[in-house]
Formats: sequence, C-alpha cells, structure tokens
Amino acid sequence: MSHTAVVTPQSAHQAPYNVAKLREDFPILKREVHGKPLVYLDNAATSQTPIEVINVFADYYGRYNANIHRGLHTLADEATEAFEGAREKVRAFINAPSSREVIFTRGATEAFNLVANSWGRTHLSAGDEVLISMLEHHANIVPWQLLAQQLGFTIKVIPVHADGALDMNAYRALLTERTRLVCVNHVSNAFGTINPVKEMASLAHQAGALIIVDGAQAAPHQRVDVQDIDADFYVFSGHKVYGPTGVGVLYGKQSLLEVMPPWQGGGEMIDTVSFEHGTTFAALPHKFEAGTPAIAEVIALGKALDWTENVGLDAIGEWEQQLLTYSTQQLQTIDGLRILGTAEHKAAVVSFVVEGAHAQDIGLLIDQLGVAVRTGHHCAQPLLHHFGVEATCRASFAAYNTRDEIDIFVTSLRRVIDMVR
Ligand code: C6P
Repeated sequence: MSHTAVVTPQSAHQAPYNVAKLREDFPILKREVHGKPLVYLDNAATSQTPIEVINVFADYYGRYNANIHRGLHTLADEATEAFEGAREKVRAFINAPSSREVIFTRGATEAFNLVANSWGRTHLSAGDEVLISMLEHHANIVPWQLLAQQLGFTIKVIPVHADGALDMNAYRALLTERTRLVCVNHVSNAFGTINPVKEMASLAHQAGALIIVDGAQAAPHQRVDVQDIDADFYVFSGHKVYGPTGVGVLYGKQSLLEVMPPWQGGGEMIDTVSFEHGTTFAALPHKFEAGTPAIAEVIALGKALDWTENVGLDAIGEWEQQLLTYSTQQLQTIDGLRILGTAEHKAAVVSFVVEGAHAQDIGLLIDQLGVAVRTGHHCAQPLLHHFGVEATCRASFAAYNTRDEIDIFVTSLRRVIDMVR
C-alpha cells in the first residue's frame, strides 16, 4: 500500500515521561507567532494534533476514500472496517460494555442535543425537574432550556461553593421524586473543578433520575470508565483529545438507547422505508447516525485515542497536575491576580482575573508575545456571573506543555500587566 504524503510519526514514548520527545509528534508546536515561539495554553478550547492523526487524512483520502456500510467494493469495505474499528477504540477508551452504545456525533454539543431531542422529548413533561450544575458549559444548558420552553418542565441549578466545588449537600436536597435528569460535567472547562460524578450518579439513581455527564474536559486528562461511574450518558469531543474537529461521542446505556426514538432521519439509520408501511429503523448504533458521517474524522479520532493510550492517561494526568501546581504557584506571585476555581480536585485549568487589567486586553497583548490563552466567558456565563465577573483569562494545559512554557507565560503576563495598568 502507498502512503504518499504521509510523514513518519516520532512516537516512542517510554517512562519516565519524556515531554521533549512527545512534543516532536506535534508539528504545530514548532511554529512561531509574531516572531516568538508558540506557547499554546488554550488546550481546553482545542488540543493540538499529533502527526500520526494528521496523516490519517492523507492516508484515507489518498488510499481508501469511500462511503461506509453501503458498498460491496474493496474501498467501501476498508473504510467501513476502519470506521467501525475506531468505534471499538472509543468503546475501550471509556470502557463501555458494547460498541453499540457508542454513537458518533459532530461533537459534544451535538451529543447533548441528541439526548435532549430524543430521550428528553419523550421522557420529560410539566412537573418534572432537571438539575443542571452551575459549572455547566452552555452545551449542557441551552438544549435543556430550549426543551423546557416547549415541554414545561423545570430546571433547577446545583450551586457551587466559593472555591468552585459543587455543593453536594445542596445537590442531595435538590434531588426529589420529581427529578428526572442530572446534568453535570466531569471536569469544568472554566474552573477545572473535577466533580464527584460517580457519587452524583449513585445519588441520582437512588432518586430514580438519570445522569448525563459532560466528559469534554475529562477524556483528555484522566481515565474514564463509564461503567464505574455508572453514567447513563457520557459525552466528549474529538478535538479536545488530540483528535480532529467535527467528531464527538455520545455513550448511552443500551437499555436507554434501545427505546429512544431517532432524532434525525435519513440514510444509514433505517432498516426499511416504504410509503405504504412507513419506516423501520436500523439497530444501534446506526439508528442515531443519519447520513454519511465524518468518516476520516472518526478514523482519526481512533488514532488520537491510540496516541493518548500510548503515552498513557495516568502519565498525562500526573504530568498535567505538576504543571497545574507550578503554574498556580507562579501566578500567585503576581500582584492583584486572583484565581477563580480553587477546588481541592482540579484538572489543569487556571482561570484568573487581574486587578486593573481587562482579560481581553491581556489575551490580545500576550498573543503578541507568542502565548495563546483563552479570554472571555468560556461558554459558562452563569458560572462567571455567579462569581461577579464577565470574563477571565484561562490557561489550560495538555500532555505536551512544559514548565519552561509556564515560565514564558508568567514572564509575558507580567510584561502585559505592566503595559495595561
Ligand atoms: N469548550 C472551551 O474553550 P464542542 O464545541 O461541542 O466540541 O464542545 C462543547 C463543550 C462542552 N462541554 C465542555 C465542558 C466544554 O469545555 C466544551 C467546549 C471550549 O472551553 C469551547 S467553548
């Protein structure tokens, strides 16, 4: 087989954690921005992509581009095999019992919309309650609000403590026989709080409710076991876990998915279609995958999960915790800087505001020094409003970040603050 235009990956990762070696997998990390070496600290928005994942696209389109599940020819077979192989990799990555429970979507956002429009529309009505944590990303708020407007159920908010940890006593008190669903992220994108989702799932189930866990910020940083958590639904995006944009995952328990109606109709998701007798639907997971999916993206996501497993999620998690501790210590030395989100259990996200310096200005100026951080509300406006701010600066770390980069970031931040104050 020919691998034209495919660059050989440098992917030997051995213990101890070899961050210099690992960085070689990411061509983008070699680039400069405004004449300065790129320091990429916006990983919660999207992580960078290893060369072996980038190569999937050249390989797929150069060698076996074909529509899946429908053709009998060799290319269609190869594409189908690679696509379904990626599904199996996702299954293993989150320890789902069956690959039938792994639905490919366009991203985390689409996965929430799928559950809201399929499960939500058929299981929620006036008098019911849906609990949504204050830490949620808009993607796990707005689909439920849209549905509540139509169906008349009530949304209640699980509050947070001052450190950004969820108030578990309040959560227990909010759970009643009216609660049908709990919406919570595994890790908060805005503050980095790691939520006790296993305990929350158990409490939800005791109350007779389901739980949907937003794993968009957890899947890249820690081992996820949907069976251990006992999540009813678990969601994540490919582009935050070293994969491409345009693909995400919905895991759902088979017993739930089986009885949920399709939410989009079209090819791929049917068994038979007739004007006289109507339509019958395909078995899981295809019932929820109408139309031609993002085939190359799904295969590339499988490769990204290979890369992540090869480095090791435990090793990545430990490394990122070191970066979190170091960056927190360094940032705390800056006058007038306040970190939002200081919960005991945190992933490698540091959100902060600086007295006398607007977050937006910091973001723009620090970019001139080659440092990419995110500024704004991080699609978590209710959380930021609760803490009395409209915007923060957020540095978020990935497997390839280094202490040297944190030094550059903190030095650059000091310069920028001096400029704007
Ligand atoms: N957060 C961030 O900078 P999509 O856009 O569908 O891939 O992911 C949405 C999403 C859902 N949940 C959480 C916890 C998220 O962090 C995100 C995306 C990005 O924080 C973009 S706002």
